[in-house]
Amino acid sequence: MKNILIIGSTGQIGSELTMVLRGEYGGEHVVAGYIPGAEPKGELLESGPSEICDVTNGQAILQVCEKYHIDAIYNLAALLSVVAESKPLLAWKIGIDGLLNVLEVARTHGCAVFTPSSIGSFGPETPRQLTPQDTVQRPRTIYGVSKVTTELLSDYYFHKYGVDTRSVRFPGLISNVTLPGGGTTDYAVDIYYSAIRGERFVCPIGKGTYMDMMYMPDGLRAAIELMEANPDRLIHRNGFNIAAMSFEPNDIYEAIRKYRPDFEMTYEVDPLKQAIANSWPDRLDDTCARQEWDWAPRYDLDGMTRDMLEKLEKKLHA
Ligand code: AKB
Repeated sequence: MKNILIIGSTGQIGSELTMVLRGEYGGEHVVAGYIPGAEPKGELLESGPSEICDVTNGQAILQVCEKYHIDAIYNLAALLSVVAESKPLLAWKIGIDGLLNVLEVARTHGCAVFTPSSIGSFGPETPRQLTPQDTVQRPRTIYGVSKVTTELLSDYYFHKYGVDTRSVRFPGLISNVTLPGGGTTDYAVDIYYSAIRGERFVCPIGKGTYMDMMYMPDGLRAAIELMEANPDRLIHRNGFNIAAMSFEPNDIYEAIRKYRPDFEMTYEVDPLKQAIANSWPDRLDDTCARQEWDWAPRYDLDGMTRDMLEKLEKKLHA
């Protein structure tokens, strides 16, 4: 990767990934693509070039790639699982029509492409414990359907045209920088904000519901390490299971209470979020990622909790 375009650079992953890549590759080599209404601000705006780059407009993507001699695209435009259920056509337009635009530009312009998949690409028939890399993928959400399609289309462009496509199946990503918005796993971010604000947290996911989660620094490292990995070692491409921790609401509550003993949580289960969570695995097996590109997480629940509380304390009480 020499010149990189991030589509969706102001979103939950993009806002942090752009800054990490600029640190590694130089600010002028990483273009922050955004849509009107979601302009980059502050450090993101000042540390490198930015361009309007709507994933639904293939011509705009091509123009940015030509102007900056782009050779790698991180395609991060997507609606998260809960919001996608209320706008399935838009979810498809952004996730799949948008991906096709990116893949076509990549094919004609010679770019590598990273497009995130998710634990949401699995469904109720998938083995829940230590979910294998290659297994049943019959999701019941439009988010999951579009993620499976993402994986298949990306593989197709690799096998048919040699486009260097790669992806990971992200767990719920937990970050203290940009809020997610519209995901099933968002509760695991919101709970830290409540703890720092001294509020009681009302959990929308039921006790005993396990899901894979990951601290954002590990998620960013995964996206970069996979794109930098030696292609000769890759047996899989789209998308790799990656895992760091699996917990249920009471586990994260207790992890926070270790440092905030007065913190309180009650449950008010959201039926849509719960139904989606129930259809996802409890814990993925990430052996293939470990073997093919040396993936290894650095944060467990306690390490993430200490860091989240420290960073949010500074951010919210500054
Ligand atoms: C969501 O909850 O929709 C996402 C995901 C796990 O893909 N965070």
